[in-house]
Amino acid sequence: MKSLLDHAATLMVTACAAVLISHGAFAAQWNMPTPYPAGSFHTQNIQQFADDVNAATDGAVSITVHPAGSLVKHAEIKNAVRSGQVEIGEFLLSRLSNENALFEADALPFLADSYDESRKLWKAQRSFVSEILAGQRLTVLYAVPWPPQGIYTSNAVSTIADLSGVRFRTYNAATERLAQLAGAVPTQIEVPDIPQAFTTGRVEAMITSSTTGVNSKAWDFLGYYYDTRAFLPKNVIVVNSRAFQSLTEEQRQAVLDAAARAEERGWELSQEETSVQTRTLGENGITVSDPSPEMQDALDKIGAQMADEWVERAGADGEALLEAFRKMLIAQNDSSASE
Ligand code: PCA
Repeated sequence: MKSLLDHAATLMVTACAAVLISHGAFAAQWNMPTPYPAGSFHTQNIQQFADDVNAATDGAVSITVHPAGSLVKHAEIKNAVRSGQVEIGEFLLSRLSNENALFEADALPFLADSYDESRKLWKAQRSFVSEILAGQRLTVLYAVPWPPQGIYTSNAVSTIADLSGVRFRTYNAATERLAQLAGAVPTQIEVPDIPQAFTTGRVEAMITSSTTGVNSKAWDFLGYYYDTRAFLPKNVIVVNSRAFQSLTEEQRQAVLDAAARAEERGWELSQEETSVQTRTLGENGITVSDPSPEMQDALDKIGAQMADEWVERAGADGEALLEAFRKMLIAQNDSSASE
């Protein structure tokens, strides 16, 4: 049996080698771990990106997507790409805030809370993020935001005091700080583990998008969704720079073109999801509403405090980033005023 298998393996290797020779270049087989479920629009967008790369390179660059932390857990994805254990991957950019505060600008409540502002923030953030990650031999391909973040609770919340002592699911340092400042008790939990964490009572509230609420069937364990539209955190797709450089120039261009299309498509999908998925929450029995004025006011104060804390940590580069972002906002106001 063993020798038969060996023989089969040899045949397969020979067959692959023939394919390689006929293409005149080494075929790259890339593994791509991602943290979020296969059904999430982020993962579907990534699959489309992989298909596009495959088609544009005649199969010479083939990317296998491994969703939901199935190959590498979210917390390890960045280092797995960096070390070359995998060639390419996706992770939540703001998870890297302990390395550099600039990665976290898109997780600050109410700094950039619309798609338009988020795009401008990414324009301002991108060169910083790309440069820092390039220093770690990671090439940034593209980033796509989640829909705006809202607060899910088991019981109705009319003032911020209602969150006091509530066990609150978080996913990065910024949401942890937000929960803390709201008087809640943060616990970091990855998306695939959300349903179990709620049904076993480890947590009883969270802040996330309508998309993640729907993907997790939040109505099975939560009653209320407050549409705070606090911020739009982004997922970033990075490739190991050495793996990228080992491609031919044409193949690299094919990857960059597919990435540019994935970024455009991803932002559109995200925006489309916002209202559709919020409606889905309601249709499944979640009470959807805006936060009360008192709660909004308290959240604004938390946002202001977090922005101050961030500026202190982010230093001169943080100021430069904010300056670039504000210039874009002003430029737009000027041009709309003169229309
Ligand atoms: N979903 C991810 C990140 C932000 C979002 O909307 C999560 O809840 O972990």
